[in-house]
Amino acid sequence: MTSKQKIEKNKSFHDNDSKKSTKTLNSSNSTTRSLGKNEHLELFRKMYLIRQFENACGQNYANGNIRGFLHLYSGQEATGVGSLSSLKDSDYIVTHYRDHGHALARGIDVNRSMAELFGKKTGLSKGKGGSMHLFDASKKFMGGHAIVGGQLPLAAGLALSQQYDKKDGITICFFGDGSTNQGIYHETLNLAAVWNLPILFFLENNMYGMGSSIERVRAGGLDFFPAMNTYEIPSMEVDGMDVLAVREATEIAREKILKEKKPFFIESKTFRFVGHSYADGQKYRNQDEVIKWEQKDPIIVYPNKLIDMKITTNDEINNIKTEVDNVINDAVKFANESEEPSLNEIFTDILAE
Ligand SMILES: Cc1ncc(C[n+]2csc(CCOP(=O)(O)OP(=O)(O)O)c2C)c(N)n1
Ligand SMILES: [Mg+2]
Repeated sequence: MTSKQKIEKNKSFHDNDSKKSTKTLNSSNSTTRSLGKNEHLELFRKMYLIRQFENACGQNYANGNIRGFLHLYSGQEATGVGSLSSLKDSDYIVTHYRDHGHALARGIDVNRSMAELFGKKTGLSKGKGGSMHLFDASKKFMGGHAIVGGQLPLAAGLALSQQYDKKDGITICFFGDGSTNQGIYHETLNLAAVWNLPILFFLENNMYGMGSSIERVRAGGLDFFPAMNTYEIPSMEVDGMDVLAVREATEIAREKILKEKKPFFIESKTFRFVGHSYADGQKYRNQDEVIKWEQKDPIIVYPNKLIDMKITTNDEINNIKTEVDNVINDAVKFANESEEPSLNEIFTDILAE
């Protein structure tokens, strides 16, 4: 039985009829077998691409090529890749400032993403957006947003446009646990439910907002998804370190949103292996906790599972790694060698002069 069948059988997503809370959606061996080899390898390739992109960003931040704030997605790759692999070209994506992983998972150009971080003319936004504002409208990737929770109403607006124009797609909105104490989070959930918007609220619960653990700052326990009953939004919890489980949860959610014409909420339990930003010494948490989560590192666990199940071989995995390492080296070279934007760019593409 696939996880999808299991979840339907147990009615284990949390909806308003059942009022039952779900068990975490994990992928089983049968789910793993239901995907083709190429699809598996592509999921791994994308996760590894993100990890290596982030490693390169860290190095280039340390040597001064990248300036401003830098928030790395390392550790959360299974969440970004699993969810976005279930979306279609017609779907909009809106996300928070920890956005490199989502951009690459969506298939946005690696060179232009790196050049954007370097502040170069060849960047996605001519170097004027930087790390927190990756954007590519041609892929319906509507940012990268630095204001915590600020992306939620924007996503609701996009979903409203899809509903109004009778378009087939959905809008996925990623946000962190830190944004759930913002008023706009509750306002958007309420409005989306009242207006039956085709939106997937996707919480990346990485257990921390800057130096604050959710244990310390959240009333109501460690789970966010049960609270969705208040808004009559069906919800589901998923193991955010398990790329196949996240992929399947998103597939279920997307289908339900389009069929039932109402929002859905996924809480993906995940972890950032690094500090909040590059400058964070992580004094607020114990390294044992980090080590515990590193045991679930999708870059290691997922290919090992594929090798154990004889879906791929060590050599094939190593070939992908070599290919991706070259892609990243080329992206850094491209960004380094690209021109700076000219000074008069300061006055273009802005809302007010
Ligand atoms: C409105 C607002 N308040 C405060 C900040 C400062 N700030 C930046 S990131 C952050 C924590 C966000 O945590 P979370 O949403 O869990 O995302 P994560 O960093 O864990 O991915 C805060 C408070 C901000 N950018 N915007
Ligand atoms: Mg967080």
